[in-house]
Amino acid sequence: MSSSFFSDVDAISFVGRDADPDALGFRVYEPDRMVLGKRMEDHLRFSACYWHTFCWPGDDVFGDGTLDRPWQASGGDPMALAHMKLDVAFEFFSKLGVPFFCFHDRDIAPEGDNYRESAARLDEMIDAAAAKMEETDVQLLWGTANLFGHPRYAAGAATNPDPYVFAYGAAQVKHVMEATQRLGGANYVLWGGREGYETLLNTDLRRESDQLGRFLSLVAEHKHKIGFEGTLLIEPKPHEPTKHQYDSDVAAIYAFLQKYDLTDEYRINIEVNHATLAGKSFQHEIATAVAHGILGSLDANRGDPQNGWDTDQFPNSVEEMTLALYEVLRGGGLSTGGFNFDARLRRQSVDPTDLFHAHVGAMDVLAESLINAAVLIEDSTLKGFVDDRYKGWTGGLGAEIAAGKQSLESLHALVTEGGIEPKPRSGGQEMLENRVNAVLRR
Ligand code: XUL
Ligand code: CO
Repeated sequence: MSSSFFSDVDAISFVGRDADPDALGFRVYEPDRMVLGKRMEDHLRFSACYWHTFCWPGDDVFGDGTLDRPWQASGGDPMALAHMKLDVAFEFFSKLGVPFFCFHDRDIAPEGDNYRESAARLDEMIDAAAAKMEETDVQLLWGTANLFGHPRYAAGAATNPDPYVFAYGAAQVKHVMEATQRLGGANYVLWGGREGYETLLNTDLRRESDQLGRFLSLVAEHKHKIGFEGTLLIEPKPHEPTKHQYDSDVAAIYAFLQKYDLTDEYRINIEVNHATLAGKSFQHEIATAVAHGILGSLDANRGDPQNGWDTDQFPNSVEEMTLALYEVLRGGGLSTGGFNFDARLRRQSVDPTDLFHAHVGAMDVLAESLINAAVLIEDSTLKGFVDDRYKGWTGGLGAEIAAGKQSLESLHALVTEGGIEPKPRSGGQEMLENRVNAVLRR
C-alpha cells in the first residue's frame, strides 16, 4: 500500500537561493554537488527519525497531543495502525529525499502482551520495512532497542537491580541488532536513557557500572558472532529522564570504554542538545571524540539557550554547525555515521507541511555549514595558526619531552643552567574569530 498523507507536497527539489522564502525546496542542499572531492549527500548522510516524527502526538506534561496523526487513533488494531504509520513514514522519507532513516523497535512495532508477541510484531514490521526500503531506496542509518519506555525499565535495563530485567533488555537488544543487520543498517545505537540513578541513597554505583560494562561486552560479542558489519554506537546524555546518566558525555564514555576494554568496539553518537545539557558545545564533543578516535555519528538538533531542557528543535544555526562540520572534516568525515534529525516540531506546527519545512530548513543549514567548513579547511588559516602554535613540539626539546627522553631533573638543569625565561605569545583568538566570521558572511 502506498500512502498519500502528504498529498499537498511533491518530492522536494532544489530551488536555489533566490526562490520565494516560503516555497518548499532546497536553497543550498544539492546531493550531487561536490565539496572537497565528495558528494554533499555522501558527506552529510541525512537521516529522518521515526520517533519524534511519527510517534509523538504533540503532547507535553501539561497538555494533550495537538498533531494530526491518524495512525495513533485509540481503539484501532495496533498492527494495522503500525502498517499505516510505516506507509506514511516512507512517503515522507522519499518525498524529502533523505537517504536514511533511524528507528527504535517500539517506534515501528507496538509492544505486545508478552516478549514473544512483541518479537513477532517486530518481525512482521521489519519484513514490511524491508519491502518499503527496496521500493524507495531509503536505507537504514541505525536501529536501536527502546530500553527506557516500559515500566519494567524504570530502574534501568543493564543497570537494574533485578538481573531478570537485565536479561529482558539483553533479549531485546539481540533481536533488534539482528533486525538491524537484516535491514542492512550501517550502525546500531545504545542510548542508556534509564542507565543512571534518581538517588544515591538506593544506588550501588560500582555494581551498576560493572553491570553496564558486562552488558556492552555481551552486545559486542554478539555483533561478532552474527557478523554484523555496522558500527556499535553509544549516545551520551547527562540526565533526563534520570537525574544522572552514566554515559554523560564523550569523555565519560571514553573512560568507561577503557575501563571495560571496549575502546575498539564502540564509537559515539553525539547529539547537539545532549552536549549542551552537559554544559559542552557540540563542537567540543565532536572534537573530543575525534581526538580519541571514537567519532561515530551525529544526532542533529538544538536546545534553547533560554531554558535548560532537551527541547530537540531542528538545527538552525549556521555558525554552530559550521564549527561542528569543521571538526568532522578535520577528523576525516563520517564513515558509517550520518546526520540524523533527532528533532521534533513545536506543538503548534500542526500542518503536515510543517514537517517538511523543518527538515528542509535543517538540511540547508547543514549544507551551508558544510560549504563553510570546507572553505575553512581549504584556506587552512586556522590550521596554519595551530600548526605554528605547536611547532616547538615537532622537533628539538618538545619532541624529546614527548618521547620520554627528559626527566624533571634534566628539565630543571636545562632551565636553571640555560637561563630560560619563556615569553607569552598571542593565542590570536579574536583574529581567528574574525577569520571564521569572514567565511560565514562571504
Ligand atoms: C533521547 C534520544 C534518543 C536516542 C536513541 O534523548 O536522543 O532518541 O537518540 O534512543
Ligand atoms: Co538522540
